[in-house]
Amino acid sequence: MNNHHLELFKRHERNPILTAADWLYPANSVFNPGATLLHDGTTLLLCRVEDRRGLSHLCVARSANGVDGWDIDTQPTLMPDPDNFPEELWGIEDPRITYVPEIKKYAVVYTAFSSSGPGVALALTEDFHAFERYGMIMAPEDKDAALLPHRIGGHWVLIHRPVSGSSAHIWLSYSPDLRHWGSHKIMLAARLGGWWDAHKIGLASPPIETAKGWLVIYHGVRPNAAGSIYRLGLALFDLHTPEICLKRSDEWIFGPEEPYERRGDVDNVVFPCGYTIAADGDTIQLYYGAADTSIALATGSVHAILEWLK
Ligand code: BMA
Repeated sequence: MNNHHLELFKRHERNPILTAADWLYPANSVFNPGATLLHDGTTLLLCRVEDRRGLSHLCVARSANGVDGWDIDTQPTLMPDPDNFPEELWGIEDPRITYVPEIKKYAVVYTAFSSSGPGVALALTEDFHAFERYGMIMAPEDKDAALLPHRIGGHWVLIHRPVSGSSAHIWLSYSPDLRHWGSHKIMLAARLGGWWDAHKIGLASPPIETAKGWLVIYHGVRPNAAGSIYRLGLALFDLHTPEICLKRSDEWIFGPEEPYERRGDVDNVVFPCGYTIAADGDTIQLYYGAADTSIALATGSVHAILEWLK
């Protein structure tokens, strides 16, 4: 590509790193994975798997280097459970993982596709085998959510994306117990008019806590005559009052370019739900769904991104 802008995220040469062909049971597509680094350094991806009914569940893939040698669960790891959680009727999607030191558990925040539309659900796990479901914590229509890793001012903080009319902005809400949410605030508003991030935006991967603030990668959805283009932008938020935006990129910093991002079940989509930070404390490995069909990896530097955002 003859792009004269700075390349903040570099695609891995082995992209896409995971496809449905790698799965050990029948699947239509694998995409939009949550990610975390386990305490032993293993990269864990919690992948969205769409089956051949069109419904999604979640499945774990583990790798020592986060690139290849994936050890994929032989069965779905977390299936929708509509008998006990009717809001999961049409599947569970787009998990975002946050390790929460206070409770020594991983919080998995995902989209529950209910008969009333998509809402935000929460489950806690210690091992990605057993999950404790909290059910739907944000009613439809709401998605693109993640928990911050620790309380702020004594309260848990959830970032999410409710839809109201023709606009969809990023909000955050506070809770004393992870179940009851309030003090809702707009965190980042979609722009208007011809902008790449006009009208509809959403959180991409969970925020990255840096000395300068919460670094947020978000997606913007640009409709056009042929469909939509999902691209990524950057914003930085105050560490103590995360609804205060300190910086925001004007331009998108990553968008569909490669064939596996351009063509698939949904064309022109790059959709990260997770990242890991390497042992150097700086290198971000961003895992993203490509065209709702496969999983790809791009690498960046927290330091370089913060410098660019200045
Ligand atoms: C969004 C989400 C994502 C999906 C994207 C493109 O609304 O549903 O899961 O990747 O659309 O289809």
